[in-house]
Amino acid sequence: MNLFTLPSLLLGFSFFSLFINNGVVFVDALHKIYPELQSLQTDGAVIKPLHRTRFHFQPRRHWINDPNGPMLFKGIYHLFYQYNPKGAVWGNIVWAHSISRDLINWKPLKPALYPSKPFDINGCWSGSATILPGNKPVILYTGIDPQNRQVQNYAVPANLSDPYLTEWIKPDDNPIVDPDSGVNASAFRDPTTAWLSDNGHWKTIIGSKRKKRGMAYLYRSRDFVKWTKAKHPLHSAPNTGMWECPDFYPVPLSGRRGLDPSVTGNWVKHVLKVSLDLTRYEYYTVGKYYPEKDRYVPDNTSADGWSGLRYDYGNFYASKSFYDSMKKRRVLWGWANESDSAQDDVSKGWAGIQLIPRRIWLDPNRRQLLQWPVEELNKLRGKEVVLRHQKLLKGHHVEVKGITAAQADVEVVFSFSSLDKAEPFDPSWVDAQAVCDQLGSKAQGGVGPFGLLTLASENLEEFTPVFFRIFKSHHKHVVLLCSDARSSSLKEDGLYKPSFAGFVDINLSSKKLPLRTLIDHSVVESFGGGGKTCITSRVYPTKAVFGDAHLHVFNNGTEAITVDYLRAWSMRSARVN
Ligand code: DQQ
Repeated sequence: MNLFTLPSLLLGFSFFSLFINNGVVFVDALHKIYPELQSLQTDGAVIKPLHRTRFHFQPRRHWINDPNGPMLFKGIYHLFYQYNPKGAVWGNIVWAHSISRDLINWKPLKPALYPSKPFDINGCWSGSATILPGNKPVILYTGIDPQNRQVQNYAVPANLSDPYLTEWIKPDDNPIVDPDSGVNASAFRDPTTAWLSDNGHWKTIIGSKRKKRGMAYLYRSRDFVKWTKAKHPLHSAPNTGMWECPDFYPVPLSGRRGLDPSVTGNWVKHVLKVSLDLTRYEYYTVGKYYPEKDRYVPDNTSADGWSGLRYDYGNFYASKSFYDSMKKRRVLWGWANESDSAQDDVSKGWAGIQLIPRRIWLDPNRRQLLQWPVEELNKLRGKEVVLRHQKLLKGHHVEVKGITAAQADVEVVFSFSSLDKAEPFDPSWVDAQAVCDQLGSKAQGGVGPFGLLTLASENLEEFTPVFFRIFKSHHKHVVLLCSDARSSSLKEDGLYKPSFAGFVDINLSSKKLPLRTLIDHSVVESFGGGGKTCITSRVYPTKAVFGDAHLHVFNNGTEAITVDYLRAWSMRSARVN
């Protein structure tokens, strides 16, 4: 049986759940739907440049969400993404398609997949790409069928000699997986990149839920067309709700190298990431995959639930990674939604960005991943300013002058001579965001708060601080990293301004803490502790815009802090779509 000969599977039947709250419609707790705003063609309208990003990925206009099927094919990177071609709110979803040679500059192509067949007539939702032997890419994606059931489909390139993969074919034997009687047809989506096991079976997982239990259903296939559900899910976890956009891949125990998804062995661990629809946050675990049993077991150092590890403790969702065989690395894409209102988005004419792709690998401590912007981003670095050995006493802040502070890349290493002044850590502080909310950047601490004031207006009416604060616990120190949007804008209406935060699992024996922050008009994307803890905030300053934005380093702790060195670059704009 080849990819084109399997007859259509029988269709089952179930309903898509829609409910209405304050005039806003939700699809089974998925994206908010604004029916009246969904199809406002604004092609001729002016797209508001204020707050548009200049080196993050955005289409020219309209709504985007999840990155889909990232891959490398014949030296060209492909990124597909969920896109509404008719407006700046979610709806009418197609797979938009862009290509790049460096992951930073992108050229748009026409949409690769759009609703056209019974098996996806109500939407082409998220999915992944798998490169089959012979360098043949295949897309697995979720289609919404006429009964609004979520079914799984495949698509293949029309012409493998076209490196741009412009045309895609959706064979008529789709869907290749439809929800069986035990599966909730409105919660069954987002197939992963498939991996190949030694016995010649392809495997993929599909996100779902059973009652409140998050599920990663496992399917096997010999030919990539006829898929059979395994008796057991690859993994599941109680009380986590719908698992969207699962991702599952191996990482070597040491080194920064990425691996093909089919690699197994004692020298690798596996990572399972899920996007939790209930919280709109993701978590991941590091663990062991048993290919014979097709079970994944998280390590006991990885919490398997709400309190688990996150790629990013801020605005980062529906992420997807891929193996870049050219540079032997694993690259992660995440989507950042807007934090303004749907009405703001309609008047801007655009909504949503993809964050800078990140290289990911296992931390030498083997408990978590490390993440770092792909090296290609450095090509956009322009004018540089450097600070060295700058002492910051309590209450001091120093402006970093001479760069475009609204569009910048900043790398800084802070050091301190002693941790004696670290404040006691309250063991009830399990929620980093609540701690950041309570303590903030302005009130005095012991060791910290110290860090960067990004997107600051001249008189500091607006600023987004990204900062550390160090506490003393029983046997160790606890490091908190915050990216606090509460003072980011004088505008109040319709803005979500959370004090995002995460703890940083770092050894402080060197008495140094590194931080890298990418600032791009309405996004502040930070990598604390060398990529151990990452936080993204979306912010909408009214004064700290373009040439009126400023950057400072600050310390509000009683312990003096030294900026060992700081390098900040004006960033050039990327050619994005
Ligand atoms: N977005 C897609 C779904 C996915 C969700 C629909 C995650 O496939 O579960 O646009 O943001």
